[in-house]
Amino acid sequence: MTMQSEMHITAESIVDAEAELVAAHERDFETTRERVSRNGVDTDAVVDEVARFSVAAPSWAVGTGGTRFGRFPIGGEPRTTEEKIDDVAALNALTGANRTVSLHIPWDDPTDPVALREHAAAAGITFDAMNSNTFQDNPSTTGDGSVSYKFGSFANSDPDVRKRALEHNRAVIELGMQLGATATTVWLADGTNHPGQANFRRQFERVAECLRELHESLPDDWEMYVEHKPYEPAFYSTVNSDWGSSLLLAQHAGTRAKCLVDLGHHLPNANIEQVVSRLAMVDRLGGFHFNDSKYGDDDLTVGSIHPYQFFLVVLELLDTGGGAMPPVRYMIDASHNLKDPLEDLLQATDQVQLTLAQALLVDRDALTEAQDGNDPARAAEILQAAYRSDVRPIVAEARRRNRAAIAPLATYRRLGYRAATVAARGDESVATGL
Ligand SMILES: [Mn+2]
Repeated sequence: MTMQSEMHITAESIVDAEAELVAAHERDFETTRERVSRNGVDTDAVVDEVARFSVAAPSWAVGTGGTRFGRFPIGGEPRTTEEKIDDVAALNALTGANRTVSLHIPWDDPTDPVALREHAAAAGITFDAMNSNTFQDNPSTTGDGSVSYKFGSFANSDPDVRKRALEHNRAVIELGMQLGATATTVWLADGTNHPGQANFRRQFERVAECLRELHESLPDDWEMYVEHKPYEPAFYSTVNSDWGSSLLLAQHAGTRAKCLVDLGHHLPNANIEQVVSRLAMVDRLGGFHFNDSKYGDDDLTVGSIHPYQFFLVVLELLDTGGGAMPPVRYMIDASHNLKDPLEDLLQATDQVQLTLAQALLVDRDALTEAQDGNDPARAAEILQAAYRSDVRPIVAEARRRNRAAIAPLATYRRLGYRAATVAARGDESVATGL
């Protein structure tokens, strides 16, 4: 069967494309159900929780990412924010698990937010946390060009720069309100490249004060997130460098300021699952960015380098949520210059769903018993029993119940979505972003 290239992926086109997969899937799912139920697991509850979960797609991840050395656009990339949302809608049709988009201002800067909101609503997509940008000089972030973020934004010694950075962050919130968003993420590049360049304490105090002022402008139903990162682009010191600094900043800013954990924003060998536990314990875990890291902030596909660490992180999230994913913000924060970016988002979402299903298989009562009984061998057996389980049929079933795809990547290719976007948008279109 040859399928026509389709710009709109629908539940019906997925069913048509996957007709031959259904019988084998149903057999696999029943076998899996039988296997995991032997360990007392309620398979339907696992399927329900995987089906309920959704992770935001960032608008900048539907285009190819740049590196310091070059960029290799693949053609058919979205030219406008509306087209980025069309790509997220196609992604969500296949996964059933990317129901929101996270915009980045000014890479996205809609002239008509009301029309954009309607465009998204018609595609079944709503708006997750907004992202401000005070790490680049741009007319819409620095105004008339009389200020520059070269030496920082909120940490800058010049009060005019700090004021301008606050104005940009407030404008991002106002735009978000028009779009129906209820959160904003502040990631700052502020730091230094040279020892002695700035005073650690004064920089930190300036950032803390700006964040407190920004918190005062938050609408009542909004939250704001501070995202730490140890280095890059600042290579000697970063102001919000680690979870401790991030927690101090959130606590100073106000009760609706929380910390966002990005899996790639830690020094090597950091115990990220423990960071999650600490922040959740004091009710300051606000959000999570999924990606993976080999050497630094590599923005590689989540679960592709350290899958067991990711499993342990999801276990901590489930611990926080009493056995379900807690209501914090989840986003895939990846950037790719080799894969078709939509194919990577399909794989990343699949990886999150698989890991969630594995973590849901953990016998939590038995684990608590092993922990309280000082039985590390038994605890390891319990974790491994879940982690080594093949949960692919469970995840496929969850997607199916959301009218999404049994096999998202194969079906994406079969439906010819990329060929359709190249035909519609041209083979030289390049999405905005780094
Ligand atoms: Mn991030």
